[in-house]
Amino acid sequence: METIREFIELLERKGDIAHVARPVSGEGVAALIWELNERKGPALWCDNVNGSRVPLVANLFGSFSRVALALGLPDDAPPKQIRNYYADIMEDKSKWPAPQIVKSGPCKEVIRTGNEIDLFHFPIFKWAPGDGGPYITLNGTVSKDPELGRNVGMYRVHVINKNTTGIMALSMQDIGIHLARARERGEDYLEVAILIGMSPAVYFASTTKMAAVTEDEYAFAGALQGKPVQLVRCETIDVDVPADAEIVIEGRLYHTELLQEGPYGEWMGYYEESMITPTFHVTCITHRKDPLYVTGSMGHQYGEGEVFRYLPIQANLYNVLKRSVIGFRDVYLPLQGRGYKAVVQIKKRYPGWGKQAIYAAFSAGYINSSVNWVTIVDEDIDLYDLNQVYFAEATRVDPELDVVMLPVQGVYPLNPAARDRYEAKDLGHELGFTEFAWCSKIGIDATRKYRDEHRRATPDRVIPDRKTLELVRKNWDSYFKK
Ligand SMILES: Cc1cc2nc3c(=O)[nH]c(=O)nc-3n(C[C@H](O)[C@H](O)[C@H](O)COP(=O)(O)O)c2cc1C
Ligand SMILES: [Mn+2]
Repeated sequence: METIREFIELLERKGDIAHVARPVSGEGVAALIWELNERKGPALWCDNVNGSRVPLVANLFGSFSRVALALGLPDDAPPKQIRNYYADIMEDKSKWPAPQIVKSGPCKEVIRTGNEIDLFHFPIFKWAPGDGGPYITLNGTVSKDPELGRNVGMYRVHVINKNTTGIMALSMQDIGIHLARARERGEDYLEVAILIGMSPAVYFASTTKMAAVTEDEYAFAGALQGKPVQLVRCETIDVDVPADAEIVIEGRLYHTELLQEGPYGEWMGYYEESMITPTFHVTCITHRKDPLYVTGSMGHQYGEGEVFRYLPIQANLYNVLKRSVIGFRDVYLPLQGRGYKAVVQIKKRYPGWGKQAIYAAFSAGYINSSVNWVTIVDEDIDLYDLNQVYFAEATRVDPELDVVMLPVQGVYPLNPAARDRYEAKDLGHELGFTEFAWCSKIGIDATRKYRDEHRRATPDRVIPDRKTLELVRKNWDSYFKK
């Protein structure tokens, strides 16, 4: 699947995309997607949003079956299979094909500069009533650094007027690192391209935290789609973008000019306070003759903001923790935990390994920056079944002995449970405007306990005689009167 159009055609064939029959407003789109997520329904296509002539396509990655299809897997692949597939491709860098530079491509069919630049040509709108303004969502954002190379990341874009936006370039993210380094070089801005409607693989790559800032998301995307990504040079900046993208917004991101963006209704289902971000000035927009505005909404537990975010984080964590947690078996971030809760499964071989696993888990980048709560379970607990995790927490934890509290620390700023937000103006931090939140962390050792863990051992579980149970299951119907 090399283009978003091929993916949309596949969904058409599967009947997994609904076409809206009449004009709708931005609020209408937001409500329609919310209801589709409630019903675990299809993707959405709207021909007329707020009077824009550019069709809007959304919720493309808003279900596990569509995520599987977008990766070329069967639509009933279980989450663990999708995760393993993804994690393996992330690991095997020898199979990442370098992107190819081509002369031109469909994204150049229309080129708008100067007075022709108008972001509201596209159906860009305010999603939730409490949002600070219209947002471009589900975009890839490309920048580059002379030494670190290129980066593609997905960062929220608050549209201020027809040619100005904010980009949430947090210093924790790769674009923030690029911007801080531009500042150190004495440059006022970073050249940045915002992509809309790229191939599914480039979408996935732009939400994936690579193992290092130097790793090229385009090369990883090439491996995901089984074919090198084809790139064209931008018109007004020295940045390369996918030739098949629907829309490319070129411009300059100024750290010397800050704006207050947000609030914004975020993936975890809460509004997040407004943030100070650098200002992006658009220098050119290129797009297809008949572009599709691909976007997505945040906030619903079964929505794109969750389902889509989820896979790369799980794959990254799996790869990191299998190296750092001794006895590691698996890791799972239940959707219900909205990214703030992780369950890690281990094979425990001596007293204390549960605690050790807590500390090792908190050393992983994502867990350290974003997860508030880690629970450790044994192999007899299916960590994909929250009923079983709950059972382990309820029956294997003596709180005084098995709960570890880590003191408050600076974490990723979007965290509804955090006690405070902090604008890092006086931290001597490179950019001087990035925010952090302050939050403590909890680790729960819900593994079975040995006698030598200062208590009586966790009792054996009640299970009927195994052979008899198998027999009963096999001959089930024969036991009952007809
Ligand atoms: C729908 C969606 C929206 C996102 N929005 C943001 C955002 O506004 N700011 C941010 O820092 N990360 C956001 N992320 C997470 C980043 O895309 C992710 O951390 C990615 O790894 C960033 O790229 P980088 O690692 O190259 O910096 C979003 C992810 C998804 C799936
Ligand atoms: Mn990156």
